[in-house]
Amino acid sequence: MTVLEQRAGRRSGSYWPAPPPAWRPRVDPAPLLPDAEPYRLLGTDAAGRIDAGLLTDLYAQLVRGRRYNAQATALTRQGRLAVYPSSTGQEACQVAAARVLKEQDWLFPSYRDTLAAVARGLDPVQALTLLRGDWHTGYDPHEHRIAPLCTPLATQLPHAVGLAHAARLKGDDVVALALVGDGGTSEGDFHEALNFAAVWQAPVVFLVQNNGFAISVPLAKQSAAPSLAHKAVGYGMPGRLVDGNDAPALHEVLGEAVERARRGGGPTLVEALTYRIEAHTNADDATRYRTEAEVEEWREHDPIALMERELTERGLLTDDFVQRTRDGAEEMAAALRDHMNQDPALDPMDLFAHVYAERTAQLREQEAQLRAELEAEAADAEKDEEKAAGGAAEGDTAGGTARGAAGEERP
Ligand SMILES: Cc1ncc(C[n+]2csc(CCOP(=O)(O)OP(=O)(O)O)c2C)c(N)n1
Ligand SMILES: [Mg+2]
Repeated sequence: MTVLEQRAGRRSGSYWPAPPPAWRPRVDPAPLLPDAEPYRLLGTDAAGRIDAGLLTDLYAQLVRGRRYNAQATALTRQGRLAVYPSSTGQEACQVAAARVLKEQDWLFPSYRDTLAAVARGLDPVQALTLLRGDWHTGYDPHEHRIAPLCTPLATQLPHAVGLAHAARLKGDDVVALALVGDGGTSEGDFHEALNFAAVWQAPVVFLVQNNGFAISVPLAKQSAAPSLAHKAVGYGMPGRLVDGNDAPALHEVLGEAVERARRGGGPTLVEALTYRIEAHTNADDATRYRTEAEVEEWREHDPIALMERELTERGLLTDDFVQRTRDGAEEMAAALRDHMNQDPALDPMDLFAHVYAERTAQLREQEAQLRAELEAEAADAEKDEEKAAGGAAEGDTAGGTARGAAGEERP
């Protein structure tokens, strides 16, 4: 007899004491379970109730977002941007995440979520500062209520929980929304963040963008969970599964989760099923671990194409609207190109300026080493310039030195 069978029924005819109350689950897990199918609005009968203004707004932001991704990727090829983890194919998640937040709320993005930061209102150039290779994040997180784009996986999650919990203790009306990838859910920080969030009932929403891969590792090789949304149940918070390419569905699910958190209802884990159409970054070759056929399947479920279908059915995709949307996106891309084509004036010594309040011995040593190298380089460059000034000038200099030396020997 298994433990579950033993728990389920008593043997007839014999006396069995009732189990202690603590033996039963403390919370009914059923309401926390995600739906069996990802929640969708586009392509369903419920799509008719989506507000027309919301549809057109979301569409315009998706088109702008796709253009931003394309432009940033092009800048990496031109050597103007060090690295860009594109969110092409994931724009619906990015745009919806930014849109459900109020001004006083906080966004905690990962390295793939530049677009969410831009959709929240951050200047498109500032948003790329870190990815350009600068030492700072390019914007004031407090001014925009956007934490720095986070490269160490999942470390933004405990930060989001801490901020949300602190805001609640202070009585501030603030919700934190943290973005993380499917791979990030295997990190210890994911566990710690969700556990604390649920125990404290912190006003925080976790959005997992499940794009199928952690670089080259497919989801099936790093998690055996029925879905990532199911993980929520183990922490005692609701899990929601949503079509990550359906912008209005995401807007609704995330909006509900954020408002629930705001009312003191505690955290929610939302898993959005989506796909990364581009390679992991410009430094990755995705053809080594996935097929073109798989990418093609997801292109058929493209977030922009889905919206265009709905807008067409409603007669909202007019030529004028499409043209205005495209023009706006082109304008943003042109401004981004112009800014990024200017060479920034960088001081290599800045590398050491903001690491610690008091520099460590190693840092001082490295600083001195770099300073010496830069000075030597500058001296070499000066010599080269002198040489380049001409052979005749070089002869004069040599003669002058010889004469000087000879003169010193004369007396
Ligand atoms: C703590 C930590 N470990 C490893 C890495 C290296 N790394 C960078 S991206 C990545 C894959 C992350 O995949 P996922 O969370 O699914 O996000 P995606 O890139 O798909 O958006 C890994 C392992 C890292 N940045 N941080
Ligand atoms: Mg991933």
